[in-house]
Amino acid sequence: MSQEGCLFCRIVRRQLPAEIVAEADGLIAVKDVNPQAPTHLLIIPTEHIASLADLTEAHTTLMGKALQLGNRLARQYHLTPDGYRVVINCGPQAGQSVWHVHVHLLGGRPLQWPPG
Ligand code: DGP
Repeated sequence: MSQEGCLFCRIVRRQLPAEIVAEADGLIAVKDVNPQAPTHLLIIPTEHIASLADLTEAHTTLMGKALQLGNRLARQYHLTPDGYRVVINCGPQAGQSVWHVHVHLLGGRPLQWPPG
């Protein structure tokens, strides 16, 4: 189910422009509009789920597929073998700004740890 005013639901419905790089299994992957690394993609379930904390048992396969899609895109974008990072920000203190769960895939430069 999609939510009317949600930014990522609107991208899923093609009501907002986005560079879509993959679409499969209830997921789309788009280029982040404000990239923090040479490759910065967002893997977004087409179903509206507000945050990581709202996932249920029913989303286990979906989120597993999100990670598999991340791996596939990492290969496609030549992020292996150097490495890459997947991140899900959950809640305001973690910096979540779009309330529709999404996986960041970042790579193409050395990434610092711990993140800020
Ligand atoms: P987060 O802070 O974890 O909720 O990440 C939200 C990301 O979404 C952030 O990296 C910027 C990105 N973003 C925000 N608005 C848009 C948009 O309209 N299009 C795309 N492609 N990305 C967006």
